[in-house]
Amino acid sequence: MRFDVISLFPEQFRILTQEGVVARALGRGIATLRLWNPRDFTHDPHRTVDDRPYGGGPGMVMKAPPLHDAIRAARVAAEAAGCRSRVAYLSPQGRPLSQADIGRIADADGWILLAGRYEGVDERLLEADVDEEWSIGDYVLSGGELPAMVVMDAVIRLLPGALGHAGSALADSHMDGLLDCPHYTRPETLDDGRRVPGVLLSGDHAAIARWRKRQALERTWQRRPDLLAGRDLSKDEQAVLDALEAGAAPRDSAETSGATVRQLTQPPDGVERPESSDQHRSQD
Ligand code: 4FV
Repeated sequence: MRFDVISLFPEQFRILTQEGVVARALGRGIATLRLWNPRDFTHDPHRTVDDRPYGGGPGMVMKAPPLHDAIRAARVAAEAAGCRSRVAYLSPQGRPLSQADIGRIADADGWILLAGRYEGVDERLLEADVDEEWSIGDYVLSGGELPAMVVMDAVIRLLPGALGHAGSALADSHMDGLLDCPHYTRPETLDDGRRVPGVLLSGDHAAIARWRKRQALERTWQRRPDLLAGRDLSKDEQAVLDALEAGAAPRDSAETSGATVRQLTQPPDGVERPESSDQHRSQD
């Protein structure tokens, strides 16, 4: 996977090359990163990349010409490396990215990521040179660099060989459209006496898988019911949700999030329910 990034602050991307999954993947050539600074595509003594907005108003807007030339240079370099890259602009006006989107992005062989600054970019540049616009969330950052790194991290960890064991990416939350199940590790019993749910110590992998799926469903139902909308539910999933809907457990609402206690009357698969299942703090 080839990434070309257009940014006024290329040094910010150094963090990606220092440690962790992404640095290792870049080091192994599983992914490549090339940085392009629009300032290098200016021709005036002040190397001007932004200007005041037509129509007035606060802030500055990034000029189209330096960005157009930087994107063209990145496209030519990618093609020279045999990579037909599409151009994506990171902005709050973009399509909110989901794990499914990340999977689709990871299937391509290259992307040119445009990281904006200031109030944004001249619209004519977006019309002419940008194929897709992506948002990492409904909030405003000071630049597109962090969103570009977020996308690169989410994509690169899906690439074959990037993670220690491929299995873990597949087991991730959101991978199957559900939130992740709770995780536990040693010690088996904490000083305050709280124990790991018994099923996880049972060695009964089928029961463990059922328990984890049920936890993921229940959490999704409680915290992100929007993720269940439009999901074609299996018979088992429907049974779990029917039990929940039948008032077995309160849905997380603003004032309860993070401190939910759930006591399902009759856990369907006889799996022992942890006393007060997972205080969500870890997740939130
Ligand atoms: C953003 C986001 C984001 C907006 C103005 C950069 C900033 C500045 N990008 N998802 N949320 N971008 O806030 O992708 O130019």
